Amino acid sequence: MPRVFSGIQPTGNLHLGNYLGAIRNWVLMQQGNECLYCIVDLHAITVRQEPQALSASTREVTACLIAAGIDTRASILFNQSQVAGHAELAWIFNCVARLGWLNRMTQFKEKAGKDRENASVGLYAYPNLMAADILVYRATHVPVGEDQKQHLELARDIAQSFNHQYGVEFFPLVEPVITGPATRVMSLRDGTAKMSKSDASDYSRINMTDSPDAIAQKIRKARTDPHPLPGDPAALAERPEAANLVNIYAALSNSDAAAVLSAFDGAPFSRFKEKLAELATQVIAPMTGEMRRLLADQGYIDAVLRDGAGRARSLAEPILREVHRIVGFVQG
Ligand code: AQP
Repeated sequence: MPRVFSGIQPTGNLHLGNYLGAIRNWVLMQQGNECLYCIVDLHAITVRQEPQALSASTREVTACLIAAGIDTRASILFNQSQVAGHAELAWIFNCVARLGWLNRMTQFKEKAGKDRENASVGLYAYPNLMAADILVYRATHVPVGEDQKQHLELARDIAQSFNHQYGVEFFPLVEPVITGPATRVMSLRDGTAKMSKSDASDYSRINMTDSPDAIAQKIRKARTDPHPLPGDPAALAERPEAANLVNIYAALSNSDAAAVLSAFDGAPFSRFKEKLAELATQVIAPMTGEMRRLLADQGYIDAVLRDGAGRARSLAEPILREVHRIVGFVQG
């Protein structure tokens, strides 16, 4: 069975982009694959996190994933810091990856911004840890949103370089799985920026914990243009905000932009937004309810993570032993 790995940061404000771009595909990929889903808390601390908020967010993401349909018996759900092998392999990859490769990573440039000298070393080396997350299990398929494509290309370069340097065929070349009409959900305030947890404006995103009223209000206030909806997706090329809302509708209704536009050809945004808010609430509200129920039992959430981490460790240990042998570390 193909082995799938993917991760999500417990950095608060889990949003519709995370759900449509990643989580929903994680649920679907449970059919016919061996899946590991990881809450990447080591990645989260590459920027400053309040300890209590980090713990709360880790449990909240866990609850959201279970509520979305991750089956914790079939799949392995755990938080990264409980499996030390991720950090260990990341160190080895720090010694494989070249500075020049990391210098090209656009996410570092975006996140470090102008204050590059003050960014943490961890933020810079983030893609090496991400490569280790996947390869410590020799996973081959990684469902992600568009924004992670460059990091996965780096994971392939690292695997190839390790194999070449040590003359082995040990690490597989990972395949990104980027599917669906919403691989890059954009901000509700700016159709050219991606919907993001760290956007200062809460109106830029629909959070997985938003109430139906909040969802409706955010969609009503979402930026659009003065024209009615066209009948053909090609006419959305220069209308990023309209295209974003249509793609969100398509993803939430399991259809595509062409089908959505044929149903709303000529409709004003007021009508379309009303329908979109109903649809978004229909999909999100049951998950939010289930998340709340799960979060009331912290012991259960922690037990799920402990069990997942134990199973993840048993998969990683023999692979790490082999890595030690390949690299030449003496194993007493
Ligand atoms: N807007 C998005 N559209 C589609 N997919 C998205 N993902 C994130 N944003 C969108 C996908 O969600 C998964 C988990 O992402 P993450 O939490 O690990 O990291 P991120 O990409 O840094 O998320 P954010 O929301 O953009 O956080 P900040 O604001 O901290 O940068 C990934 O598969 C990602 O592709």
